[in-house]
Amino acid sequence: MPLSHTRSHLLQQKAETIFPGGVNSPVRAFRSVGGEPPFLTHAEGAWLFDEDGNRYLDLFGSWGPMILGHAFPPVVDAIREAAGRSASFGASTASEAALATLVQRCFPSVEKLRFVSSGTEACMSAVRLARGFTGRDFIVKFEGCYHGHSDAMLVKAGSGVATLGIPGSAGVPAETVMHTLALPFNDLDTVRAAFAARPDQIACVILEPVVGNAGTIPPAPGYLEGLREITRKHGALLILDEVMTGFRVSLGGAQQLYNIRPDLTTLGKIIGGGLPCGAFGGRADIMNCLAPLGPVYQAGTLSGNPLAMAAGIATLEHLIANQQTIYPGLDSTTSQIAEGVAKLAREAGVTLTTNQVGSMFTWFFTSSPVTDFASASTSDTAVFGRFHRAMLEAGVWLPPSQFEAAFVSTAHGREDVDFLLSAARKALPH
Ligand code: KE4
Repeated sequence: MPLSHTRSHLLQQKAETIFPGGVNSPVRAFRSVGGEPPFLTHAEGAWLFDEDGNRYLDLFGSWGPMILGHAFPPVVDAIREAAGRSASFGASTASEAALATLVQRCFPSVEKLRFVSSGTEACMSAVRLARGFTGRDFIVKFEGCYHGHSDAMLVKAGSGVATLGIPGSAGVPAETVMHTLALPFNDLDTVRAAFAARPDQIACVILEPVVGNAGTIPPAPGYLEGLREITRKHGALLILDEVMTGFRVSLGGAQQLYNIRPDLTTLGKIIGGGLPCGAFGGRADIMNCLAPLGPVYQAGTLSGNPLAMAAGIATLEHLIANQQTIYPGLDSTTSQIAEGVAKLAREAGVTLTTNQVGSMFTWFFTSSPVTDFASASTSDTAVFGRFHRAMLEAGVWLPPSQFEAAFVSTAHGREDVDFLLSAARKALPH
């Protein structure tokens, strides 16, 4: 019996008269998987509930923040308590240093930091800071990595070689991205070539240390160490964008997992426990270049917002106090899901490549190993779209794009894994 989506359909029709595509962020529109997105009324633990009374097992976790599941009581209580003391002051509070101290316990490389309201702001600010600190203009990013939607980051990468930025979005003047070099991920030779071609001109290398925005792609052995060595040799800053991987792939993110010390780190998603919050931080000598101490300007009305601080504190306190059980548990549950469906696919004669790091993973509908955006792009996105729709109708909400990571939370249990596997048996193409 197909699910009813009557109310969601009417709400989508109304939304499309107000919001471009009916959404406030493009990927929510289901354009790459087809169909209309259900409208949610609430969520609890690992489950989402829509306007038509349907429920779905959540495998995208608000794109990463909801690692403790939805409506986690300590987080809800913290937000309620903070809200009663006003939602915003635009002035300093003790809660900012309280959350920052928890962040520094997890990320020792973050000697100083500043809060912002999104991952986009964190990455935009970190890149400006790197340029201001080094006095250099060029930046290196990698194809398939997403660092938010600030102009310099919206670059369509070249075909596997260093390429000067070609705007990946209308409205981005070529001059804005002429200093952005987009290189293939997991390829150190192209990075060495870029530095050889532009000695003393590259301010920073920014990357997702585990790519999530091309689907999940882990760093090749030695890759991160190679980037650290090259940037140090050339006086460029290494920026790890841990907006997605921070507190996710381990409590201390990818830099803990792979033992890499970057110059700057950007954070978001989990840091705010589901409320708008991001941060950037790292070496104090670099951070001290920020206004009001130094010449690099950066600001934000709601930076360090007391409700976001309260939600972040409740989230990180729980993760820190229970880290010995939480992260092995997340890894195990995620492996049961990722490998369980991969096994069913093999039995159904469906080719899948599965990449997993901790509690983020992606099923790529390709037979190739997926080590960069080019190989990820060999995936059959039409088959993924049909799989996504079939899983949704079976009560499992996957991220609506082949090029996104799926996320598991501490609220996902054995019975949820069994539910998902039975849904996959029905949804996999036969
Ligand atoms: P936000 O501005 O969306 O908070 O963060 C930008 C960002 C920066 N760095 C990384 C590694 C990110 O993953 C993101 C945001 N991720 C996307 C999807 N993976 C958010 C979802 C959306 O755009 O609606």
